[in-house]
Amino acid sequence: MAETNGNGNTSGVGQEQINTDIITLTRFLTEEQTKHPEATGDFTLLCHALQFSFKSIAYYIRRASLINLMGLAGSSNTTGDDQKKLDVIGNDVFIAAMRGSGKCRILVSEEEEDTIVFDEFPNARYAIVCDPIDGSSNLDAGVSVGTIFGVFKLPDEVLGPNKTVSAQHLLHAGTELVASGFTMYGASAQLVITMRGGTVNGFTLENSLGEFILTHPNMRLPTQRSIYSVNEGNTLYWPEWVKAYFNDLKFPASGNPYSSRYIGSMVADAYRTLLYGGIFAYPADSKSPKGKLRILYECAPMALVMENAGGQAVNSHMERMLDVVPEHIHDRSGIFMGSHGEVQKVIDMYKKFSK
Ligand code: AHM
Ligand code: MG
Repeated sequence: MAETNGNGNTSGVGQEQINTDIITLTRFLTEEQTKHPEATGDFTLLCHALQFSFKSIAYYIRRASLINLMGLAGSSNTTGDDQKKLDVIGNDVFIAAMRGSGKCRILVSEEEEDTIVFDEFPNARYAIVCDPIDGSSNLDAGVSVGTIFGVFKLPDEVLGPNKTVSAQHLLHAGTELVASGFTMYGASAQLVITMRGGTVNGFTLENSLGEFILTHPNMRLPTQRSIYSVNEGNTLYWPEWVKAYFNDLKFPASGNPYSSRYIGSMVADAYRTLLYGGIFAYPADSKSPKGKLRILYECAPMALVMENAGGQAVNSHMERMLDVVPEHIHDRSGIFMGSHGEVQKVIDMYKKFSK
């Protein structure tokens, strides 16, 4: 007979230990909302729409892999003519979900040159920034890709009909983000989400239930770990201090050299860094003087996750990544992020060369 423990969990059904009191993302969001009596529920509704877009993108990625591998009917992967590219699908899914939420007034997507404004919802108080499928150049090789997102709250004065909302309302420092996170579409979909001043929580998509389950509560970055993640093919273009920094990791005066891990898909590299610690870097260099990654929807959302997990994130001038204000919506930056102690070594090397 099944036994019930004090938490209402039932164990011992058959041979399996089954936890019947799981925390889904929906439950988590509802519980978070009750902690804020002033909350209107709009943010929770927005998160439900975000959640739906992640589930849909995860589904299309799984399905596309099958279609590519098995040539399932309905696809045209021999010619590629009428098969929509996954990054286009991801973008369309994301935009439709945000519009459908009725809570998003303006959206920036890496796939869209201009902002998308939902004038049909003049009272929607949120602005969303996203890279719907980051790392999409890796898709054909079955490498994990992901969606990165950030949420800003619009000021009261732009709410209501006849008010104009534009890119200017989005060109803020990451410190203004009310929430951010990413979903990695791998063997399973992993969602990492954080709110301003809050903890970082990781959820795993359970496909049979169709629910994101809280599997990594209160994620904390190890303060140090000898792993570095960078595209070393760019060494030729790096400034001298960046070369010196990575050289120190490989040829340390004392101790063991660092391990190198680079997937080339930021969400996957960031997720590993979050779990194991270490450093992820995409420095500005002579080929990309401003850096490669985008401030608004790649660097800032990741920086909030890293900081809230106890890590650090800085740009190539050692400014706190979350303090950087983009000049335009697709502005780029160099970035160093990860374990607090590892990023500190970057800052120290930069200072040494600036003397
Ligand atoms: P994308 O937004 O065009 O996919 O580019 C971003 C990706 C990141 O996921 C990854 O960290 C980086 O580009 C890899 O760049 P590189 O191939 O130069 O190493
Ligand atoms: Mg990207």
